[in-house]
Amino acid sequence: MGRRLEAVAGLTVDPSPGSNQPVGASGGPLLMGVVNVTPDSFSDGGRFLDPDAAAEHGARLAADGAAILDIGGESTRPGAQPVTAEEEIERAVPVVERLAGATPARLSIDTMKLDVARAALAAGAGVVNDVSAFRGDPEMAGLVASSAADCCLMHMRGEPRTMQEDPRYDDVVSEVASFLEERMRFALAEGVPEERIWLDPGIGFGKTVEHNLALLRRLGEIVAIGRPVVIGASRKSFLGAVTEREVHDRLPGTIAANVMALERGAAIFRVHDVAEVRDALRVTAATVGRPPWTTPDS
Ligand code: PMM
Repeated sequence: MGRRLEAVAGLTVDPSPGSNQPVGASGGPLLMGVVNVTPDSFSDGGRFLDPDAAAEHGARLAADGAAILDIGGESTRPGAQPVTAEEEIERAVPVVERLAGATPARLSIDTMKLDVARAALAAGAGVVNDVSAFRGDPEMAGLVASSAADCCLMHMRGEPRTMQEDPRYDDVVSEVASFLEERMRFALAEGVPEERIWLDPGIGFGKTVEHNLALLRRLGEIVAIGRPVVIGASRKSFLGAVTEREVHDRLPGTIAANVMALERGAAIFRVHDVAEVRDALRVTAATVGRPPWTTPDS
């Protein structure tokens, strides 16, 4: 019998009418709604700095169909300046506290810092989304291993402050795949069980427009590693470059990218516009047939 991603993601399938789980009796795409509690994120910076407003926003995204809410207190936009762990905790943890138990969605903490992850897990988060893939703080792997949390390991070239300065690869897709395999081996060696690891090619993190398009085109090579793949294309600048649209007019481009990612086997879709992307992915999933988000060891 197949092991579906809902089980991997610790989600229960609730096919009852009116359920806001983004899954039907036959499963479905998992949406990860973005809750940025920052003054400077590229598309929603400053909108949800107040913890009540951020929590309200998260609850709305969950009602729209987000199975996971990704709460972040530090912007990773190109050129962003780092913030201290104390500041990040002050921003993100009150939002985790407000949402814990108040929504059926799982809570994910988007951080590269051990102390932030520890505080968020204690406050009720169940996923550590580390865009440095345990390089920012190698002890993060041990924290994840000793908790019941899942983790997302993402590819990034360099660090947010400098990552967009002339990124070069011989073959971006195979280099990203090798990086993710190496990071996964590290996580396993540190005791993180394989079934708790998700992988993400890191759209927009140290990549040109062409690099991002190649990663989407050949996403199957990342999916072939054998772990659930997260895709975060929402409103990103490569979509602006292709469509010549400003950040708030990139929803059609966002939908196209996520639909293609689902067809190529992505499992988790990190987006700002949950309701709209949910509908597009539901139609795609209903058409594609056998759920491509079924894990390969099914
Ligand atoms: N993108 C951003 C932040 N965190 N995490 C993962 N796993 N994947 C991403 O693509 C990703 C991320 C930056 O986008 P935002 O400023 O809209 O949050």
